[in-house]
Amino acid sequence: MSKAQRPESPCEPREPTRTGMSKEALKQAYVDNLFFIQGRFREVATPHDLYMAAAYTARDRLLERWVRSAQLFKSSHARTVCYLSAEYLLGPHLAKTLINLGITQAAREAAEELELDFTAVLEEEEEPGLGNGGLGRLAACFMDSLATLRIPAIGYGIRYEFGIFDQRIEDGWQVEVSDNWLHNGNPWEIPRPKICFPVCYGGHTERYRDADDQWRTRWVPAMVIQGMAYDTPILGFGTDNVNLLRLWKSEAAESLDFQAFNIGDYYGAVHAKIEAETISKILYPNDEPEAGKELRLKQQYFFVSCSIQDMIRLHLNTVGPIERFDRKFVAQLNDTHPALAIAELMRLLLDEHGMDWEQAWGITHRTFCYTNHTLLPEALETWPVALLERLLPRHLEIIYEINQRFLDQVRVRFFADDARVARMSLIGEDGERRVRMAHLAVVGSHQVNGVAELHSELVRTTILRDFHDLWPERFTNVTNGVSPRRFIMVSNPRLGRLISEVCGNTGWARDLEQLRRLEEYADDPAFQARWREIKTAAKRDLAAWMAARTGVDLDPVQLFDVQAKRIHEYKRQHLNVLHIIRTYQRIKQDPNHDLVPRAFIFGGKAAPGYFAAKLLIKLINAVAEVINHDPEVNGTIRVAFMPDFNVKNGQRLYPAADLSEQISLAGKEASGTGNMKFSMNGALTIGTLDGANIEIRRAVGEENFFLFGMDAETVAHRQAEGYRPWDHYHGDPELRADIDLINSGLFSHGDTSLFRPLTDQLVNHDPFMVLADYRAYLEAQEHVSSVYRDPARWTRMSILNAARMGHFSSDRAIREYAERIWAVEPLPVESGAETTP
Ligand code: Z15
Repeated sequence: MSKAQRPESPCEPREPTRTGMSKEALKQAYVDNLFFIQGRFREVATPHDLYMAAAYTARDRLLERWVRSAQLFKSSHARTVCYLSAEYLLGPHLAKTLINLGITQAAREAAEELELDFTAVLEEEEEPGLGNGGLGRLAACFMDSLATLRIPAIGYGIRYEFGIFDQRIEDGWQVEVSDNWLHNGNPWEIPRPKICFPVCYGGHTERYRDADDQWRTRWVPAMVIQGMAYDTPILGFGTDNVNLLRLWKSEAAESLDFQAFNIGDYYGAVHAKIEAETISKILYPNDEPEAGKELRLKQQYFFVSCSIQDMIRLHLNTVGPIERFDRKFVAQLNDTHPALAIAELMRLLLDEHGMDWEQAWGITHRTFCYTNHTLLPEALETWPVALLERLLPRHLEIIYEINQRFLDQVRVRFFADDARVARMSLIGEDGERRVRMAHLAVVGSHQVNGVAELHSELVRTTILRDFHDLWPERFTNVTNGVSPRRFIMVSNPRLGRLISEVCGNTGWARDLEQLRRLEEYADDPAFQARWREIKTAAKRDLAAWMAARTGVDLDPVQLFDVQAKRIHEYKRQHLNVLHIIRTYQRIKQDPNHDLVPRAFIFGGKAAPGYFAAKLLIKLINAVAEVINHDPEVNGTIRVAFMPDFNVKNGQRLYPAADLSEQISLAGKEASGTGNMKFSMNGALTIGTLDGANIEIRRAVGEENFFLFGMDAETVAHRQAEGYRPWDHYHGDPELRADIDLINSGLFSHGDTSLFRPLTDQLVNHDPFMVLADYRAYLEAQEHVSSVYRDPARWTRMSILNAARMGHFSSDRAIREYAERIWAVEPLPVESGAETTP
């Protein structure tokens, strides 16, 4: 690299080795990065150095496109989507970035010529686990699709220093290990020390007269910290559009005032620093809100306040004026976690920008949209009024005022309906007074959506029914989707190549309806053979990984039956276990019983404080221990638990699955997105009429889906008339024998009490009606086995499943949001002449 040639401005044509896309340019760039950034040469480089050099090589190419995107977005004044989410589960960046740049092949060849193990370099990356499960992963898929569709967008969130814990399995139990993902440095983020905002907590409010003699309110906080931006560029597939993921890290405020305040109190100053840094320290490892956790509320307000302040700054820097804020931005609330943004924007407009209430409310209401992700009562967020009063006194006042004006509207519309007013209030008055965040989100937004048809219908008719009566036009559905780049191209490159062959190029990855072209090969024996080879190869890869990690040997001739998702009672992993135990008992009763060999594979984390879920993990592993070592079973069935299910490990699982378990109690799973990932990779689904399963079944065809169990309506009826699990236990001898076998101590070295909490709950309460669906589930599983015996039939169904999944691309979901909810349009970034591959 000759310095003389280096261009002055980042937008001028530059030396090709820094951003060139050819194999030669990549090789040169890689060697340079290894030396100039890692300070290493090949002979002494660690695997981590080799990865970092590759990451920087990809990153340089990202940044070049990012600068062009940022310049265009700034000059065009384009309407921008701000996605507000407490979680982002991005998965590894490197492989995805290479694919989106279109240089995977060139990079692989460059690596070969440098005598590097390309796969090993990719494997070295530790993923940022800044989320728990579906909601966080959805945010990541949406960021991927926004960039791919060339829609200007910013994702706002928290840069947790510790993400979701790493899961180890010890003696069958889950053990949580802290996730120190930043320890080795994060090459994908760029710190922005100048993009910093103060965030205040506590104190009180005061009334005063402003220069125009108007009464105004001022918040006098007790504590101020600051948030600093860390930016991660998000490139779209086959475009030069790069969007921004802006995550906030909390730190002590560095203003002079603050230092003066601490003069003579060195200990106090350091203590304040620690307090400030604690806010973005750790992700709450729970898919549900943790009751009244003050730090969690601080986190929510922290990222929301930084994000809204940043949006206002960006707006005033470009188009302005503040009165037109809602034309520049639309903000999507990913669940209620960021709902305080509504009160924060109101506060800034009223108190800082001197706006009157009506105008501020109009802007706020036109800015926000809210996505609901759950109906589970325990997952609906509420915050004690007393806590808000102490931490965010001004926001509580604003919420009270929003509520008063809102309830006046309700009283006009529904005269003398006090019960309705109490139900709809933003403040719950039963017991300790609490703010209902979903109500705040609905009142402060102009659109509210659920994440699958059934879910959106249940939102309208159950939890938000009163709101739907008042504002029916506000409610809509956008069924979730997943990124085909991440979940086919990156996860299952063999399948990706076959699809590209059928479609003629990789265009299907941004136009997933093209998968339909697979349909005509569904019965073609040669194509079927290739399809099976791809599945078998993925199964072999998974088996090798599992053998090395768990010691369990899986055989690719077995049917790989997979349930991978957070461990939760409503998802009913125990129903799956009961089927395994039934199969085991059948083998024991008749060792010659002609059975389809199966590998039962589980993956998923349990919230550390969720005892029932942790006991379920122990049960799965205990059952595995017995079955895998029983000589009479002789390997016909195997049970395995994949430790540390995350995006990276999920990528090993989806391609290898023959059967996808989507067996939640109908009405409980809002959508599910794993169901889509499996099906896209040619797994058949055994599932209930829940969440997006219903739409998947309709898309792939009823005959290509193993349906069982009660529908949501039947569930509601049965629960209303009084469900008695006990009757099932006593009425079904096989069910009883399965539960009794758990209680016998067979799976717990003779300890008959270990699993009692689990079996007692099932027999006496069974809130998720496992026993009611048990028989139907076994029958559906019989059907699965009989179809699997006919490879041509199974393969046909598998091909048709993948072929008909086009609708479940997150690109389709984002297109719906863009057209029906956000009113935003694509803004293509011109491809830089020299970077076209
Ligand atoms: C979460 O991952 C989901 C819902 C929640 O309320 C929380 Cl706190 C976390 C999941 C749903 O359970 C799942 O059905 C859905 O597919 C996913 O969000 C994305 O919408």
